[in-house]
Amino acid sequence: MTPAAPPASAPAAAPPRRAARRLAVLASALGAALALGVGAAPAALAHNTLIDSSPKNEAELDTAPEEVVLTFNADVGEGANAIVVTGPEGGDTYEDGEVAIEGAEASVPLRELDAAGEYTVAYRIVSADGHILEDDLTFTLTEEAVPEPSPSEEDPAAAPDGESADSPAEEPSASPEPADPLAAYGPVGAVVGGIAIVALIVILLVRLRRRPGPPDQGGR
Ligand SMILES: [Cu+2]
Repeated sequence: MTPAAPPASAPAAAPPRRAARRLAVLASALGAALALGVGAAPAALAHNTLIDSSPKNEAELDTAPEEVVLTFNADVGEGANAIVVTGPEGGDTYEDGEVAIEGAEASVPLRELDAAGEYTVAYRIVSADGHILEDDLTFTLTEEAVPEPSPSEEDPAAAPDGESADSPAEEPSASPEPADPLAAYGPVGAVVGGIAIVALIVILLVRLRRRPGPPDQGGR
């Protein structure tokens, strides 16, 4: 009987060592794979991405939307979620109620959009990775999409009918010309006549004085 170690022990031990090496190789491969996986994981857990919306970004609408719906690639977390809609004229915002979260959708109802032009939908949502995602999109309302302006804003109607007082009244006609043209010469005629009469009298007097002249001057 030889005290040699059982030859079977060596071969028996070999497989476990090989197995261990294989395991090590496998482990390192797994490790590499895990490392790659870890490298890829942040992409899957990054900020949510907006994948759809209603209205769509840069849409031109003939009908005003009654709500805004944002659809993300991953569930939206609970927390500080907000959607703010501002109009073309600034001022008041148009959201009318709380932001509702349902899975990967965030929505908010809108009050009546009353102006044509570009609206901005600014949103802030809690991403699946726990971070906050902030961004915005726009849409445009055409004139067709907004209510008609109220009558008070329309052009004023034709001038009110209160101008009759200013309409030219019957113009007082000029005094009629004197019907008798001779009347205009009346005074002149009288003067002329008077002068003629005076002249006639003077002539008569002169002649009368000359005739009896000689007897009054008989002294020479
Ligand atoms: Cu993040």
